[in-house]
Amino acid sequence: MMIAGAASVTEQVCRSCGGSHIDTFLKLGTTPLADRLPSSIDDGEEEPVFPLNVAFCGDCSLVQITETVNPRILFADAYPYYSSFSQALLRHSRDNVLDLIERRGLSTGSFVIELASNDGYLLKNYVEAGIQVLGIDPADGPAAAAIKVGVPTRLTFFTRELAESLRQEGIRADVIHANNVLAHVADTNGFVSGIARLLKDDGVAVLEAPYVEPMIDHCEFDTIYHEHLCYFSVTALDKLFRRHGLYLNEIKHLSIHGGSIRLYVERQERVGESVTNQIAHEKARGIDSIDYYRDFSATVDTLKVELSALLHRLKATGASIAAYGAAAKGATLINTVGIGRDLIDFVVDRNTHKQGKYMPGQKIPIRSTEALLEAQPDYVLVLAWNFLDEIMAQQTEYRARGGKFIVPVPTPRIV
Ligand code: DWN
Ligand code: ZN
Repeated sequence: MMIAGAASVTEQVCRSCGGSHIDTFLKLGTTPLADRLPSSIDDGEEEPVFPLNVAFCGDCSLVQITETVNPRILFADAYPYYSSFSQALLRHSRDNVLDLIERRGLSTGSFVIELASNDGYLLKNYVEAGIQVLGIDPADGPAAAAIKVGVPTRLTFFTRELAESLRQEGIRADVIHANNVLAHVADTNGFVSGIARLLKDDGVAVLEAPYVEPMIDHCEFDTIYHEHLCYFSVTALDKLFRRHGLYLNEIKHLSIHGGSIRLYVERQERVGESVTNQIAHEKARGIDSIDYYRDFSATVDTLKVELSALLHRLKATGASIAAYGAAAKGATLINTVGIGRDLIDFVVDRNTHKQGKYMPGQKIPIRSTEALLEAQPDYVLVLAWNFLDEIMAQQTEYRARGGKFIVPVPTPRIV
């Protein structure tokens, strides 16, 4: 994991347990970075590409990519992802906060920290309830947006060292949130040990992460990109936390992002049935062994061929096609399937920080969502398929005029 000045390193051992039984089961070639959006079609600069290979650790069962791109390149500068552009995510986060305030009896004396607090989408709910918060995030744009809505935020990466220095300032947390960030961290063990240092003795860390089972079962291979270093099973997570004196005591299944799990992690060991049952389920399905992952590469290849054939077929009939969602996962999809400007005229996205830019690699222009009604393309490929319901609900007019959506996973279909 030595990265300092290098653009990327290829890991030789497991990022979690350090074991050397690493078995690569999917190769997606080399792809550009999913959240580095070019500002022009030809800015004279070659976009850097990095290998995207996925492996299984035979020692601790962790699924992971083997290339680690320097986090400063990935996250620090002009990171365009802002959580608050999805109403579903805002509702989901608010419900989580209200539930925790009640379950843990949080009040004005409590202290809540969020790692990767982005634009303050979650912590603002605590601020509203008069509870003290601190956000930590390395991305300057989202962090500035958080501060603007009243969420105190430190512009930095969360590390073991940062946890130590916060402790020295007298800061410890009743609740630590970390949503969709554990998989992004190059120093997985440093991050978890930092949580252990910062959590009060009776505190709880509440983390969310995409779950590996739906990723494999529903062929959500586009959620694989360089920001996502790990694809977690409960088996692998349980081992990771125990290594740092923490216990994964409870999990909840969530539908967000194509199927995620919420983890409740504490210092006291009181592992509940939700965890023991899930570990047993993973054993029964073989999720803790390489066999479960062996067919994935062939399934991904089939999806790629079918999607490409569908788009070419539609195009051959003279249909026009746009796409919805300049999502990071969209970058993987279009670059691994080879969907370029010959097939897709433009991509729409509500995120104003993405509009006017171009999709990585394929350089498809990104416009505001109004462009759908202006151009009324015959079909829209939904790159942000994880928010399909929200998007369909917004686009009733486009659909009423005859527009149709193409959903790429688990198998391409028109709706
Ligand atoms: O882990 C990560 C996840 C949680 O978020 C990151 N590494 C980056 C990001 O991944 P993504 O870009 O694939 O995430 P989303 O949230 O699935 O992206 C959806 C895109 O679609 C965003 O650019 C926002 C946009 N959107 C929209 O234009 N209209 C989303 C909704 C719900 C909408 O109604
Ligand atoms: Zn391992």
